Amino acid sequence: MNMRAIVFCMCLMLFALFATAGVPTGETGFLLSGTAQNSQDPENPANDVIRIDTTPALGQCMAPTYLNCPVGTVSRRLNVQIAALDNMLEFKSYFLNRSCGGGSPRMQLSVDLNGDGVADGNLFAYTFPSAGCPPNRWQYNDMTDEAPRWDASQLVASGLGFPSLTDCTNPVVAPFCVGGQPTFQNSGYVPFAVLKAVLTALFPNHKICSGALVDDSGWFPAAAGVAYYDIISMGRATWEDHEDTVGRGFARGCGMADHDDSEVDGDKDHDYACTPNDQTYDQQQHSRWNQ
Ligand SMILES: [Ca+2]
Ligand SMILES: [Ca+2]
Ligand SMILES: [Ca+2]
Ligand SMILES: [Ca+2]
Repeated sequence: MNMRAIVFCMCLMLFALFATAGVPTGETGFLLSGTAQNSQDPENPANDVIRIDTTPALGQCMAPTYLNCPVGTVSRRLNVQIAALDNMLEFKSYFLNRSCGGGSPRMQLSVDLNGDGVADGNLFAYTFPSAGCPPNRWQYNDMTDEAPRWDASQLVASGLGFPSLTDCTNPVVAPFCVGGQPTFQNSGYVPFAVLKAVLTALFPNHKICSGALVDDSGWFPAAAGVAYYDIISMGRATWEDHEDTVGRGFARGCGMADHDDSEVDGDKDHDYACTPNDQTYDQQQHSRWNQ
């Protein structure tokens, strides 16, 4: 090999090195499951969006795409600690001749509390206030703002020492209380800042395995039907056009293989696993929404 060829090769290697280094870490794409699919903004066909229909078509919920299941999710692997998600969990929603409710839509984080590579439960963030959503207009949802929208009940129930977030006698929760009372409570739901403080202080080895936007409350009449979603930020990636959809299935993270699109029997919170949490979740949603 002559000198010019060697220099050329070295340039190529350097280029490859810098090209690789230019891809930000943690930027994995988004997976769609159930009835979630690439679509267009109903008001502007130039805008790519995701469409979810929570109304099942009988007998059509089947392989290979499960496109008529009465649930849709948009998920990606995260593998970060909670503090790395501050200001990075948000989405826009548009409800076509329908509203919201019944726990949908929500952002759902799969959490490994003790860092053993096994998820211990989900955190749920709901749109707020929960008095329904206006139809046929885009609205923006910031899940790490000051509103009490986060439900940590599955982590409390995990038996791994996650405290009640409305217990003002707990020294980690106390800074968020005034006069011994929580200032933030909404049916036991709390703002993101409380979760961030508790997870960071009490579970230094925790991991947020994956995140998902879930719309699955077709059983609640006001939330049944078609919704559109766009500008979905989960950590260091944002879904804004069809290129951000990298496949079908459900992202798991924490070293677990992504799940495919197939339904899991008894999976009520739609994290593609059936655990004792599912029955509890289902009962709580139905009693909260009185259906
Ligand atoms: Ca674990
Ligand atoms: Ca993007
Ligand atoms: Ca878009
Ligand atoms: Ca489940």
